[in-house]
Amino acid sequence: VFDKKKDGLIDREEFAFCWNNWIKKIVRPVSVFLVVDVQNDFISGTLNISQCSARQNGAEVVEPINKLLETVKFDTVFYSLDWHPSDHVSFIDNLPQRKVHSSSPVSAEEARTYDTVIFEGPPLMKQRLWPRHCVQDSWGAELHKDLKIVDNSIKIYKGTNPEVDSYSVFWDNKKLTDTTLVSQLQEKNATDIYICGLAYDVCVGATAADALAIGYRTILIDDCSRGVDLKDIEKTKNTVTSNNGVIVDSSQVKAMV
Ligand code: VGL
Ligand code: ZN
Repeated sequence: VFDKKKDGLIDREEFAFCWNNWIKKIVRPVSVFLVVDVQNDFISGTLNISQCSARQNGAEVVEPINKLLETVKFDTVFYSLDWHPSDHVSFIDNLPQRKVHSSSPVSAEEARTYDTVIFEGPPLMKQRLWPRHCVQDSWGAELHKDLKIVDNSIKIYKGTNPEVDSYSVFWDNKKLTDTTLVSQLQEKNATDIYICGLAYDVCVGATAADALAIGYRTILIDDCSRGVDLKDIEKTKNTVTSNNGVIVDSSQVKAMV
């Protein structure tokens, strides 16, 4: 692209490529704030992360997230919601409705909450089992009452297919279906995605990994996220930084946008 022509300039086509793929990203950044799953069930309901091994308090993300919403001029704000039908595959109490494969690390009889089973295919499917949570239209699926909802923000619902779980806000765990986030980010020419919320090592991590894979400049806001397991939180951070993502404290965000 940078080879010099006779006159020392790049041609029209080459310039268009540079502009679209590189220069525009720098001179016209479009920033998006994605608040992941700050819902009652993860904070004080059935999948209360304070009862998980990391013993973190999900409610603590609300205040720093609100402060960012009040002080930083993001181009668009998205709120994702885990939004499961009652017969969802991830609920441990729905286990009897499905067939666990013989290669599963635990049988249907032995399986307990937080275990991973393999469901019969085709194709075989690995699935971590969770307590019933974020059932569509229930109190547990509502966003925390103190979370600020800004004007013109967009809600993204995921995990709505009873047979497939969805940790990433981009698409389900089998990559069968995109959420509307994918097309809305394209439409807005988003370049930078600031991600935080619950749970750090599950949906926040999966979403950040996908954002990086697509090629977005991805910023994970550490103090606005809480998780399930300390080792998995460390793994999430390593995945983000090793893929050129950035992990920041919320106090650093205002200067970046
Ligand atoms: C989540 C477990 C199950 C999350 C969703 O939002 O991180 N975790 N479903
Ligand atoms: Zn879920």
